[in-house]
Amino acid sequence: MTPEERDFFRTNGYISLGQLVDGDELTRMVEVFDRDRAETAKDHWYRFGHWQTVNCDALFTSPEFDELIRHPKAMAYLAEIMGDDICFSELCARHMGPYDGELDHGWHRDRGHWPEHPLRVDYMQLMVYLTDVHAGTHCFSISPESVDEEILDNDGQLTRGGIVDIHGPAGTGLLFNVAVLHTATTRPTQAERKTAQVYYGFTHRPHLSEDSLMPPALWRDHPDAETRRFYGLLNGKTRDYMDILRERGDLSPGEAQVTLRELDVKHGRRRA
Ligand SMILES: O=C(O)CCC(=O)C(=O)O
Ligand SMILES: [Fe+2]
Repeated sequence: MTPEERDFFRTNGYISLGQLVDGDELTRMVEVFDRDRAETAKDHWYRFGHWQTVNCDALFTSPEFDELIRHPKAMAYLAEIMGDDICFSELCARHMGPYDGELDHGWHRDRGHWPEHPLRVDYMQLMVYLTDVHAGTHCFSISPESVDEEILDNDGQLTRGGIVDIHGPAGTGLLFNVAVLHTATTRPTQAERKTAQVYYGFTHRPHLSEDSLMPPALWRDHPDAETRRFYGLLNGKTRDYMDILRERGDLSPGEAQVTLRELDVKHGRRRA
């Protein structure tokens, strides 16, 4: 991270990583995304928000997503923003299809700021576009906010900070403080938007959410201690899942997906 980039992050709450993945790596990640959605995990996708379907267990259903989660360039920037106590919190693969309704914004902050952190960061998100995103497609939008500025309500923030629509070719990566006001922008379009959205937190802070199972292959069985640590801040969903494994023994992929669906219902994430 250059001093200019650090300064940009301080004064805007986000930083573009440019073309984070390209070439064969991009082709492979799009294939993984498509296979997950259309074949291996299709029952695992559910409606979310205004116009999305999501699979928040995509790391479990398609372990290849680990490559994006721990992409070396993203991890290098995250290490400068968050230090070495960073851990995995959540991964959702998200899809937005063609749409002919009204332009839609749902401005929100995912979580509050952590005022004791020098950059007011508690949780970060890495957004990776897996399709081209431009003025004619759905996009991610953010209202820039400086760490030196007072935190305002939505209207006040939008008036002060305005709106930046993030555009870029497939493979574009973006990091943002999830406490900064943002939204998916849904617009009339024939184009699909595909994204992988990864959340990171601090190992010594509470876990973020009950959305993603932390696969035991990564935090329990992995040979590398740093990998086990990075994936080791378990959420309630993972603890519940481990209790079920203890009772029932190993689950087939189909049984595992049924079980994860039941846990999403239990945690209020989706309906039965
Ligand atoms: O999908 C998007 O563009 C934004 C989604 C969002 O608000 C989030 O991931 O927290
Ligand atoms: Fe959000």
